[in-house]
Amino acid sequence: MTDFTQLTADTVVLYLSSRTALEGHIDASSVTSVREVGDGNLNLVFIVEDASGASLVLKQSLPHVRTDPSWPMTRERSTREATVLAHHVAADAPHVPALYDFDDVNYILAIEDLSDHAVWRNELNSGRVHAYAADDLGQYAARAAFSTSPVGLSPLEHKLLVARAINPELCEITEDLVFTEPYIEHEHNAVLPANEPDIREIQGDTALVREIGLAKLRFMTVAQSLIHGDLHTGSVFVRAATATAPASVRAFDSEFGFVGPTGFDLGALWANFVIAAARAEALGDSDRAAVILTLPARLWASFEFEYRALWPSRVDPRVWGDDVLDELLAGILDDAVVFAGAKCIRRIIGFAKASDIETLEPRLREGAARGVLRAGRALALAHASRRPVDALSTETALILKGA
Ligand code: SR1
Ligand code: MG
Repeated sequence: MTDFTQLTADTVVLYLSSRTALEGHIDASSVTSVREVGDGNLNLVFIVEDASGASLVLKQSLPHVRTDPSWPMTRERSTREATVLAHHVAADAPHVPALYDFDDVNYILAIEDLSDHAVWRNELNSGRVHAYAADDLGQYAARAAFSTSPVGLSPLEHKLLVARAINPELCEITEDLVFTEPYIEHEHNAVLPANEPDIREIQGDTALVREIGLAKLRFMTVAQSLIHGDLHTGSVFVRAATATAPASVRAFDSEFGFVGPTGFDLGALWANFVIAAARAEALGDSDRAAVILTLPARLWASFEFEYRALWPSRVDPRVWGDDVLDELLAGILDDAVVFAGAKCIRRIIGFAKASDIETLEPRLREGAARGVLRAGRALALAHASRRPVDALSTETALILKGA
């Protein structure tokens, strides 16, 4: 019997023929190509095609970080991703890949092949903004948030979901990489020598470290809704509208998901918009940076619109009136602001950097990195200020220009 504990291009066909759940999605007897395309930090990813043109993706977790085999990591993350994806398909199928199969013995997900889409970060890096994607992702975040929180589920269902989606190991990575390591001396931290003083500025800012510490506690304790958990622009596929097909936006790679603070996903996207804008500004394209900096407000407006539209169907209107909705949304935005700040800072100082900045030549990278750090700090310190999103982005634009 073939061992599928670590798939290779040679074992994929045999694997497909062993999975009855995949009949109808791919013809294992006529596979024409198998390509390993994983380029993230963690997993093996194969795209498989058959003679009829049907295709799918197999994603398998390794027992360690792909980019650092000495760093062990639970394979149960595949199970968590399958749980999140199944719930998000139910909440908003148009904005996630279809889930065809999950093999909990070999930790393999079979999902929709979205090769006709492009990774949003790569598109942004190439100067193509796809601004419509922020609207779609606001809708996705709202639908996922509403339907997996106590406003959309019975109290019993919500608590069962909290238990089913628990993701301690991957949450710990976020707690370390996003909320802790950038603020201490740590072997994961690395910047250009010219940015060393910028790190000291961040680590020496006691008001900032306090906000980050409080945000970390919220990340660890708020069980609001089933979030994606790692919703940066590298976790989003985009496909612009053509004469024959509508635009399409899909959030993928939800292995960091758990029932946590709703604002975390919004903050992650927001930070990556700041990072993309910093790249555009560094390359001298202020107009494009300005367009990118309209995305946080578009994301939030779309989230708020969709959430308000869903509110009449809340489970328990007896004490959850419209004033509660206003406060709930304000709290989610408060969280998004500080999480955006934390996510900006981690991508510059800590492990797992952003190609938007890393692929700039050092002369430009230095200023872009400084801009992202300062913009991130301003966002984190704006937590609970209840300033409008576009005012915060105006401030971000000024910071990026001055850095
Ligand atoms: C070891 S995993 C490093 C990072 O990659 C993922 O995309 C998450 O952001 C995580 O923090
Ligand atoms: Mg990922």
